[in-house]
Amino acid sequence: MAFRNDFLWGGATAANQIEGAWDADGKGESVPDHCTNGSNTNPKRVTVSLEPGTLYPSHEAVDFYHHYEGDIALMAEMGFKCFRMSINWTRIYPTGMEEAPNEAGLAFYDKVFDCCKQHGIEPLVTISHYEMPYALVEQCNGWESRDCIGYFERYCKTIFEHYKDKVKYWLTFNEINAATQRMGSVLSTGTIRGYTGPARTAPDHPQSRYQALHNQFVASARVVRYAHQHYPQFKMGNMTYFSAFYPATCNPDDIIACQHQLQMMNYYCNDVQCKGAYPFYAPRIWRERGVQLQMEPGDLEDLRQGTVDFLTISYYVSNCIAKNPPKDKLTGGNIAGGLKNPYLKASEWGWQIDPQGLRFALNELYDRYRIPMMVVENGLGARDTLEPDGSVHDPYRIDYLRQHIQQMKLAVEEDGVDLMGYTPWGCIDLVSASTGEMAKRYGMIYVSKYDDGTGDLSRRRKDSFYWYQKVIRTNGEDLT
Ligand code: BGP
Repeated sequence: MAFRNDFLWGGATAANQIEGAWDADGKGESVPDHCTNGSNTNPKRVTVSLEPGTLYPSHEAVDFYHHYEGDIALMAEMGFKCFRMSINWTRIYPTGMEEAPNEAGLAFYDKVFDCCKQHGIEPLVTISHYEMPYALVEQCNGWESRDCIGYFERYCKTIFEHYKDKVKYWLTFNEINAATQRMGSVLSTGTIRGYTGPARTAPDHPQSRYQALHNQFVASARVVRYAHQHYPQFKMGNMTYFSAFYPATCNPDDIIACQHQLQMMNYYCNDVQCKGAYPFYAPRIWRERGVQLQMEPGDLEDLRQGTVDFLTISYYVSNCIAKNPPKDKLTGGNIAGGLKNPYLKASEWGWQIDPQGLRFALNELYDRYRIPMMVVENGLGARDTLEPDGSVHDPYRIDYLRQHIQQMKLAVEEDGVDLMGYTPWGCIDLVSASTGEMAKRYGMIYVSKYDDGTGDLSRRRKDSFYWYQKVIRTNGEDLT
């Protein structure tokens, strides 16, 4: 068999995109709670105050908060061994700054973890998945301030102690490398104090973003070290998205441009979190962007001591890179886009589909870091049609997943990558992070919830549900 016997098959979600109940039981407002809905053509906005009459999709999302038992039972029916989910920081510390945690928030995740356990499902918990407290944006411009390091440490210490017997696998920050891109300031670093406007084009301050990222590195390293010292049973991971980048031509100018892009987006953060030090090329990245990092004594030592046990990635797309990219050939992508690749097709959202890019990613990263890896996000965002009889036929999604699993298999069987598991994104339909819409669906479980806020929230099994069930049952041997 290609995949190990204890391979962690499952699915992935994030609290703000699935839970809803945004102000229930003492929960505070997070950044996504200030993000409106949108679409590919109508960009989602972030607003300082909540506008009456505007739809904020995280407020109800697909109401996992009140449906978690049924949802986890469906995941168990598919055969899940693992469920990647995140804890919403604002359920535990509503503003991020309280001295004591919100007990009702802690109690909710107790119930979720207990339910997973009853079904023999191992939780894989992202501690911060694009949902920092909005109060910290107002207070200190988010992660630009070192104060967030201490607030985050307090949050982590609380959840480590509280869930120490229920959770073994932890990821510190979702797609921490989002902060290398403009979009990261809304999604990840919260460096948007006072800003109302489209999320994608929030004013860009590389100085703030890179400083915020440094502060996140220090925070991550400190809590990883703390976990290792106090909870030796924990496995601590990082999480970055991997965009496969290929030179647009064999012109050496394009080769160098592509290498620089790979370094900044795919290796800069992994080098810090897996090797414990900034890479040698980091000063060039800072120089090119006019960034002057403020570090305190002890930061570099923290980074050195806080390296992770395993490396996880999201993988969706590949793009081509040229030194002078023609504007009319650009296409989108998960956090970053690039040039169109004539050999690839793209989804309706312009994300180019490239299964072999996943094999490339796994080889590149394993070669560089030599620690166990896991693919914790991958999938196809597509429109689905709910048939009158309640079925959803999604062969396009099955094809996408099949081809990516085939490439993971080659990476393991032929190339020798140490792969722990696979949790495709949005195993249940949820709100899109980039556009704030429901129409871009990833799930194997369909949820009756639509972009105008309507829908009865009922759940249906898609064709991909039964297909993935068979894949898990045969440990990836039967992909037909
Ligand atoms: C990743 C995020 C997820 C998720 C996914 C799909 O970047 O970690 O939160 O949403 O991409 O992206 P989207 O929802 O924009 O289609």
